[in-house]
Amino acid sequence: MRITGIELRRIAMPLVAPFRTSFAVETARDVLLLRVVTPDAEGWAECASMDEPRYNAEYTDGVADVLRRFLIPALPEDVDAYAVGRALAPFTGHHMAKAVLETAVLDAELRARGEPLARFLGADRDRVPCGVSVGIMDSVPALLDAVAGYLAEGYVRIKLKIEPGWDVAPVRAVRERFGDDVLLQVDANAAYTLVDARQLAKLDDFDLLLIEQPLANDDLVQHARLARMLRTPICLDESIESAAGAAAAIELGACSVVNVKPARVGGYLEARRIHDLCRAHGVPVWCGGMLETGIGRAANLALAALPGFTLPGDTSASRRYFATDITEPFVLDDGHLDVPAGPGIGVDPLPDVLDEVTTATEWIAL
Ligand code: OSB
Ligand code: MG
Repeated sequence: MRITGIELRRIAMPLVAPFRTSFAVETARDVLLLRVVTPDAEGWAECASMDEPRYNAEYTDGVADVLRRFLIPALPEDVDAYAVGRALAPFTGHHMAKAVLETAVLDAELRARGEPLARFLGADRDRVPCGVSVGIMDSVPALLDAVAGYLAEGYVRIKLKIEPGWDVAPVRAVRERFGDDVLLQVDANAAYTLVDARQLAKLDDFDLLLIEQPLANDDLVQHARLARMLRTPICLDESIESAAGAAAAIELGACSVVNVKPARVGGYLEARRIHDLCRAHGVPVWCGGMLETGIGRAANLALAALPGFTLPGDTSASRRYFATDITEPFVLDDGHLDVPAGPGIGVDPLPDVLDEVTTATEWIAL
């Protein structure tokens, strides 16, 4: 496949409510979209990076820079998604930048041959159960209202963002109000250290599915130590940047569940390798999210339909994030979202909405 050119497009997407984590408060997403143009088809992908390098080292202006300066110029003339991976391998890091480029190429390739991403990846379902990630709130009553609303909408699993000072009390309050049957988990985004082990062990009383990324991104050994001190399973997000890293984490006992975010690991091909590895080890995986628009969500739903994704993911409906999505909105049905069935990621941006939210475009001819 020959690429004619690549469009970098920035869009401004206000969130329906501020989303507070242990590392930042997001009120809007400044999203980078890629459109890969070939003679046969166009491919779309959404970059998951945030404005600032807090979740991980990447940030959106940096992604755009590395794409135009190094990654796009390194593409071979005859390209497919695997060739993108090989061409970008000499550059270290920058997984989110690599992921958006590989995914846009993969989408163009699959659209050109009429194959849905879900089928290409090996999905065995046409709908997936969905969880929702609930930010840190100003008060426990405000949190309970938010959780009540999400449960009423049908979400099958609740994830509470936690940080020191907002952990046991909100978890206890949610359990007391909504009962022991709610699938419940927490995500610390690396806000704790091993000194907090006693406090984190208090969460063992609440029958959580897992605790996600309690400790620093680069600390597998301490996660393994913590895992031996807790009954609650440890799930890693930020720490897992590749299949090799996932293998190391499993071998060390640093986690017993993995949050797979294709962007964090460099794309859907590496995400599938992590899925395959975890499945072979009996380690459950689930699909994480980065507050994506419909473009990123569509691709994540295809991945979440693979057989090893045995826990509900953070693949929530469009309205959980945006008043108006840039694709036809993803709507929850009995706690599930449909996996797009069309070629490639199976959705297209709505041209009028896209124009409305676009803040900049840049065309790179190849
Ligand atoms: O840690 O999973 C995370 C959002 C942005 C950055 C990191 C994370 C999150 C979420 C929200 O938890 C997931 C979503 O609903 O997209
Ligand atoms: Mg997380």
